[in-house]
Amino acid sequence: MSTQVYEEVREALHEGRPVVALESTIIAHGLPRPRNLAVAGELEALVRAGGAVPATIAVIDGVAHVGLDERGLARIAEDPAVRKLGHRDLAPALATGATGATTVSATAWLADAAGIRVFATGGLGGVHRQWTETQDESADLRLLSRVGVTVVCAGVKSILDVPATLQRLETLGVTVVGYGTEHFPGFYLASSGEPVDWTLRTPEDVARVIRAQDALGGPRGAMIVANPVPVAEQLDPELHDRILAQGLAAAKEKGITGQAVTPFLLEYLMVHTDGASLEANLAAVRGNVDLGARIASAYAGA
Ligand code: PSU
Ligand code: MN
Repeated sequence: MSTQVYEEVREALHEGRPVVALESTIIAHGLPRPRNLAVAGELEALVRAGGAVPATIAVIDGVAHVGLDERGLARIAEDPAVRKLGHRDLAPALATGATGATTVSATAWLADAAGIRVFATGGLGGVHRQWTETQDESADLRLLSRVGVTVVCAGVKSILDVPATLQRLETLGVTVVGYGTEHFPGFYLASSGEPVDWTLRTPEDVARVIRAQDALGGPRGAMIVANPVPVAEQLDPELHDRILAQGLAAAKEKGITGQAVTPFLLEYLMVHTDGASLEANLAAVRGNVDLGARIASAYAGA
């Protein structure tokens, strides 16, 4: 079999103990080296501090790993040849022996197949601005309509068209709840300004919804738990809007398309905010990973 579930993760799942899946694209393509490796370790430690077992997911030399050891984490963080794999890329990557970091779509797919119910990340992919011209929409959205995973995130990346993304999630039947907020978060910003229909306030509340999904049966689909970055740690909204507008113009001018768009814009923001966007991004991810561990623990404690 070309999927390998790390022993500690396998035992935890077998015994019904909490496990939190973590993606690797944010490590390989979303954060600068060498900070990315430190963050990978820090996120795993946060999951443990929250009482759960971390399972960072990636493909290494044609094997899908659910849970990585230190060598695996270092490979993903340090090897410049690591590809970016959406779920449609998994089969070719396995068959050709490729090495790649998994996006939200590929991570959620592999987590679901391994029986992991909670996944924490930064911000989801979604419908890009200028969608009517480029048709650029992340595969994250559709995949989330097909897996029974709870995804803790700070909304969708603010480089996207947020209202259009929320509309698509509604069409796809993906449950969206705000965590402690009536507004959908804005990734680097605590709020995108868009309302959410449901607000939950504790990990136990979220666990109850997962159990209700279990009891309902029927078509599977993810639940997005949208957890805002604390206001004190958000990016200055005025700076965000100004630099993002510049970044979008630069991407267009340089003809950046496809998989390269998201990493380009994240890096553009980082460079042109003197690292402030990186700090907000990390604050959001840390908060999500911590909450993911507490949700997984609450659900396992049923
Ligand atoms: N969130 C971050 N940094 C990232 C990403 C999300 O804080 O790098 C990644 C995720 O892996 C997500 C991907 O699935 O960006 C979306 O890329 P695209 O828009 O090309 O589908
Ligand atoms: Mn895309």
